[in-house]
Amino acid sequence: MSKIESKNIVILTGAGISKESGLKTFRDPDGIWAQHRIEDVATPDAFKRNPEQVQAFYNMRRDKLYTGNLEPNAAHLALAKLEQEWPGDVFLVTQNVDNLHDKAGSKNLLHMHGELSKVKCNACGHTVPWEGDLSTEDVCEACNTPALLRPAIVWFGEMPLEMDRIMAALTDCDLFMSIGTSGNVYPAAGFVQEARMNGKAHTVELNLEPSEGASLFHDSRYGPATEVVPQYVDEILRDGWA
Ligand code: BJW
Repeated sequence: MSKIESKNIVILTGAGISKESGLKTFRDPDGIWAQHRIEDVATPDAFKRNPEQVQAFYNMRRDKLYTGNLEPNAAHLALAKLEQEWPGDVFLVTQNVDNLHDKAGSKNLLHMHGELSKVKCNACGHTVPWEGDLSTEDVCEACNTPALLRPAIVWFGEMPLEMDRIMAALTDCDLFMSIGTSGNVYPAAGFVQEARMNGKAHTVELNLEPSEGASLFHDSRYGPATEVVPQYVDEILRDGWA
């Protein structure tokens, strides 16, 4: 490809990009799912059965977001720079519920699995920013229903957000980058195949190690996100991709 053409880029990020900012991944040996069972904290049934336990899990993680001195790292910053400097569209789809891409300055950003910094009413859908702890006593400001406010997080069995917008972008992208995700969770794990089906997309995986779907990508760079992401961003801003 010639240098800096106006081509469209879609980027998918996962927990690995935030690891070097001090957040745990899910499936690494020291990850979140090594300490908590998915069926206890990350399903609609868990919330029905034991809302206090689910609230406590997300209160702990929300507290870390606001009091843990978390800052975006060189990989988050490189993606914000890519969006600013690339002449075509750069659409960043993150599975992460943290706010590090936002803090880094990415604007065309979608949190497909929701956000820790918001809560949603299970009765009317009203969603509001939320910084402190959430309890089963809290009442929705829109419909006044008690006990139904929940973290604005997409749990297993629920539909990720704005799938139509994501699928449209994959259908039209020229470069698909997957960063710091293990490729275990669908539909995100299938985005590389969606991009490839458009017949023009170059696909690249940037991760600490090969993911579940590593063989589906045209190209790959393995190493810590803070190293491989800034290097790859500089490379495509200078030379485009093969
Ligand atoms: C580094 C690094 C460093 C480390 N630098 N890299 C059977 C078959 C197929 C599908 C299903 C099935 N049964 C059920 C399903 C569907 C289900 C699913 O996929 N289940 C699988 C487990 C099989 N999916 C769903 O239910 C989703 N909804 C859905 O499918 O709706 C129906 C639908 C139909 C049609 C179209 C569309 C939709 C919802 C999924 C919700 C996921 N929610 C979670 C938790 C909530 C958020 C929270 O609490 O924080 O989201 S699960 C968890 O996994 C979280 C993450 O976003 C998600 C992905 O994890 P991620 O980011 O990949 O993290 P890890 O830990 O897995 O990987 C980290 C990677 O980083 C590793 O590779 C490391 O090596 C690397 N790394 N350090 C670079 N320094």
